[in-house]
Amino acid sequence: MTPSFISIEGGEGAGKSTSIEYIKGKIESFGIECLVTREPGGTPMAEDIRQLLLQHRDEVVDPYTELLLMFASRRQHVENVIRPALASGKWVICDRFTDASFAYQGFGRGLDKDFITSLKHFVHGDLNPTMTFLFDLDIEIGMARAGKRANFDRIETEAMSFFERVRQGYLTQARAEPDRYRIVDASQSIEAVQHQLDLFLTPLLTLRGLANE
Ligand code: Z5A
Repeated sequence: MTPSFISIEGGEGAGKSTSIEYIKGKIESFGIECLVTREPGGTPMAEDIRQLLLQHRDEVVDPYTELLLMFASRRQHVENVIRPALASGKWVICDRFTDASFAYQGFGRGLDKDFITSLKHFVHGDLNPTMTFLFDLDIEIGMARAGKRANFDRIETEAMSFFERVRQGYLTQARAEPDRYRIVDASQSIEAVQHQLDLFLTPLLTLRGLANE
């Protein structure tokens, strides 16, 4: 299947944001228009919800409140940005999508995965990424990379055990859907990571070009 909806997943500091423009450039070099977006966020209202989610608070944030806000922002993003872009023939590259809700809220916080699945069906129905790059990295290396930034947001201040569950949650999802997932060894240099992305993308883009000739 043509991978027109690509999601990028992984833990903190794994290099998703660093590589996303590279992926866009690679796809555009084959003459395909591409939209880069992110979650939570991607529309003005969804970005407001992102702020609500990530800012530090004095009150306890109930994990289901967090989950529902993730999906509220996603619904807004899917309806106003992702579906229209795909319908206009663009490819969409999304920095995190619903797999993040399974990894962080499901595996990380221990919320009911059947409930998350029902939200997924309600919020985006048959729209799912056709290809997902999982940037896999030892969490201590990721934290050290992310730690070079000035501020940690609310979720980034969780315990290491939380992030280890998130990492294992992503790997569990990748093993369950090997056709959709491409696991990137994010411990390598930026150039080596880009080389891995090339190895995944070039054959697909070349085949697509041949199919369109
Ligand atoms: N979240 C959730 O809980 N549930 C959901 O459903 C969704 C999200 C959708 C915000 O996500 C938070 O929302 C996130 C999950 C949660 N929470 N946490 N914690 P985000 O994607 O905006 O935030 P993030 O994951 O924290 O992004 P990040 O830390 O910026 O990671 P990154 O984009 O993968 O990393 P980067 O910015 O590209 O790179 C980090 C640094 O490493 C930077 O200085 C780079 O220059 C450097 N870097 C990158 N690659 C390399 C290599 N290969 N070698 C050496 N250094 C490198």
